[in-house]
Amino acid sequence: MAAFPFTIAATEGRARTGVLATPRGEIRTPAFMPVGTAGTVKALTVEQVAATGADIILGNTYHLMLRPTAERVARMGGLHRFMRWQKPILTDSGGFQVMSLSKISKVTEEAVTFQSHLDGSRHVLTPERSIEIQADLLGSDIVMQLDELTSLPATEARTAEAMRRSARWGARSKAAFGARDSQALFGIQQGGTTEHLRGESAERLREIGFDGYAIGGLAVGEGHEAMVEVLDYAPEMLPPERPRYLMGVGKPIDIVEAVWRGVDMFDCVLPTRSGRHGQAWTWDGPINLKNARFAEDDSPLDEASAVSASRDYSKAYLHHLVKSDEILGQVLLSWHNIAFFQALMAEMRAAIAEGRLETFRRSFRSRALASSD
Ligand code: PRF
Repeated sequence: MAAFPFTIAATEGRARTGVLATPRGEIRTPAFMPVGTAGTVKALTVEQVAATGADIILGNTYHLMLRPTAERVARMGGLHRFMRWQKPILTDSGGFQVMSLSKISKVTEEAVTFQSHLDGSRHVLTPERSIEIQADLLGSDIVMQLDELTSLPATEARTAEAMRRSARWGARSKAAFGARDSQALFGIQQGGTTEHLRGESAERLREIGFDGYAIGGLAVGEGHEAMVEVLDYAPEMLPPERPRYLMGVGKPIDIVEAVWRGVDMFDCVLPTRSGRHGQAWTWDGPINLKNARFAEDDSPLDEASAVSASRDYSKAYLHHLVKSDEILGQVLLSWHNIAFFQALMAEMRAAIAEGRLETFRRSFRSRALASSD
């Protein structure tokens, strides 16, 4: 019996909408998880994040184990209490962040060893230690297995090796996690852009048996077209009755294409990171508030939005804040962007329920691609 009932309420083609029920609340799918790497969704209070309609946020093993340390978070009552977010939290396992952030890393069958990007100190992460940090110390609701991935392009032999090691680490993660009913463990499919490796990976993960299945190793530089090609087959290789999570994706257009192909969950730093750099996501694509054409534009970013950042502030004012490097500009644009991503997911959930996702996707693409920024 898998933890966390997953109920699919409606489908359209391969797309699904439903609810993943956790003890800390329901996650409406397709879902977008704002990234709260270091125990904060950057620039936002948890009240602001909640007001966007987010059902779940993401935290990172890599950052929290280095600072303030997982043990300290545990002594402070766990990550939910520490950061005052009482809804579900999914934590990433650390492998991907080690690869992308740490100074030096070395991967063996036993563990990944790396030097902190903060102070150069040496750390070891095994599949078992990653589970302990996420499940026992941080108290995460959805725990990710430790995986290994290759940056693209990689040879097929290297991609296969990392995929098989990830599967072995998946089995070790499952053994360390054991059986729990108030926390879930997700496996991670690897295999790059090679179909038979994705198939072998899915097969190995199914044999182990997870509460949910992630698609890893994409959005690592292969480009939108190559990623969509993989999404034409990868989600369907994973058990249909469990949630599918595409890690680290992406732009709204990537998310729409992935939902169309059967993906249920997403996370990405894009809305917060681009918000801190003056970019706002809209139904007409991204715009940059630094642009002089907004200097005297009295209209809000989205008058229909549930949050004041999008609804009540003029583009002219946001332009001024961004140009003046005011902190409030970063806050409001991060808040707006997270609200926009949540509105996009809500729109897709409604569209699937009403059988009009294909129409939505077509008009979304033509509007987003016609934009000028
Ligand atoms: N594995 C893990 N975390 C991730 C990824 C992955 O492949 C990606 C790839 N886009 C983002 N975050 N563990």
